[in-house]
Amino acid sequence: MYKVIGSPRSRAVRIYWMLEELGQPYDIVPAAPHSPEVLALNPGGKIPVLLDGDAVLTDSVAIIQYLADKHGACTFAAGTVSRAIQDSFTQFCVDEIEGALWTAAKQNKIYDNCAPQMVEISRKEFARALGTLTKRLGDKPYVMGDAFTVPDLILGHCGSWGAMFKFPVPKDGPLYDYFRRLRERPAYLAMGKRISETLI
Ligand SMILES: N[C@@H](CCC(=O)N[C@@H](CS)C(=O)NCC(=O)O)C(=O)O
Repeated sequence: MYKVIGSPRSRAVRIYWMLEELGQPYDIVPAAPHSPEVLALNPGGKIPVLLDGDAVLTDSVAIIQYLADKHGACTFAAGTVSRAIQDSFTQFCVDEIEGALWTAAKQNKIYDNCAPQMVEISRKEFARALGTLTKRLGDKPYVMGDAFTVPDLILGHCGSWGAMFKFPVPKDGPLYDYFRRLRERPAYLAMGKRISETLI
């Protein structure tokens, strides 16, 4: 049984979502960053951490790609052109979209940063990246076409994160439909149910 260490108010939700997509059972340990149980596993104190037997895995993108590869779903095979294109979407999301969100998220006392102009710059970068995503997505249901893959999951998480930050997430049009399609996936809904049970 997989064990996901990390509170639902974090990138740990990406791991829950992927495990729901794969139909794999998992336990959640809703630990906070830098808690003793996290520091014992990840010297940087960051969440999420995945325990797979004796293996301790960190970094959400590496974890979900590992799970997709291991279970042979939500991904194209390594060493194929399709996988290179899929990975470029993953990289694009992490650099351009998550990067903007994470810069804004760190403008607070916990991180000893307080630069409101950085939040504004991040908001603009986020909007610019969504413009690029709109072009790259075109009229496809998912970024790689008909198949839901790893970058869609990361993009779906970042879309919800952006909405929570009141960043400019579209309210209609193809990108709105895309984010809604992701939120309506049975695995996403199952994840939401699991989170509400965890938070009780
Ligand atoms: N690249 C890592 C980033 C993980 C990360 O920064 N997680 C946040 C919570 S979402 C955290 O643990 N923050 C504590 C810190 O930055 O020290 C991943 O994708 O898992």
